[in-house]
Amino acid sequence: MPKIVFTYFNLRALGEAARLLMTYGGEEFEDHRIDMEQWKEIKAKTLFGQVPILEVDGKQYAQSNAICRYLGHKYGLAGATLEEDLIIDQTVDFINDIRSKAAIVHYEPDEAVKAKKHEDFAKNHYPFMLEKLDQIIKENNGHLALGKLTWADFVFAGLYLYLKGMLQMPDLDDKYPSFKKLYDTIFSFPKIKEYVAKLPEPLYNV
Ligand SMILES: N[C@@H](CCC(=O)N[C@@H](CS)C(=O)NCC(=O)O)C(=O)O
Repeated sequence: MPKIVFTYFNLRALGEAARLLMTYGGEEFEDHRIDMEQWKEIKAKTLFGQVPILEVDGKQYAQSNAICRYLGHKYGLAGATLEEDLIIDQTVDFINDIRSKAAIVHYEPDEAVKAKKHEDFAKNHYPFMLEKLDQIIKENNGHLALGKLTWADFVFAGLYLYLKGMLQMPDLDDKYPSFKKLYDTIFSFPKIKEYVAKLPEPLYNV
């Protein structure tokens, strides 16, 4: 059996989907959660100076969505054709577009600029993007692609709480019940419930 080590911060953000996928897939992996001090020591040794990092028998792999795509194929959560894979990929890229948009606001250091950007995005960008996402989930039986469970659903569920915080929308569950339902679908799998029950505290959710 290969030795698998997954390195990320003790957060539910970009690294969470891979942890959820490996848990769902019954993979034995070391869930290596690092703090900022440890990160300073290892950053230069990582492929792109970023986490998450997946190590399989000592070889490093990076980029959260590439890792999730790999795990999706490994656990039978990918498409059956190139075109089906393209549909999954396009949806994951769209989720990433929403995350990137919200991150522009979330990580803006100037409070006045941040408020202005939030006002603009909340009026001119988020509604269109979130309605599209809602429509996609409704058209796919409560999933993001192919009308069934795929690795894209794990990407969304892993990011959901982080996204909700970055969008500054505490009422997101009520506005788009399809989102919360998909999140609950993933977090209702017995292995994932067991994993969540054992998570170390504090766990940053925003
Ligand atoms: N495109 C990369 C982005 C990774 C990324 O932004 N990682 C952040 C944490 S979420 C990081 O490593 N930050 C620490 C640093 O850049 O020094 C991915 O999806 O894996």
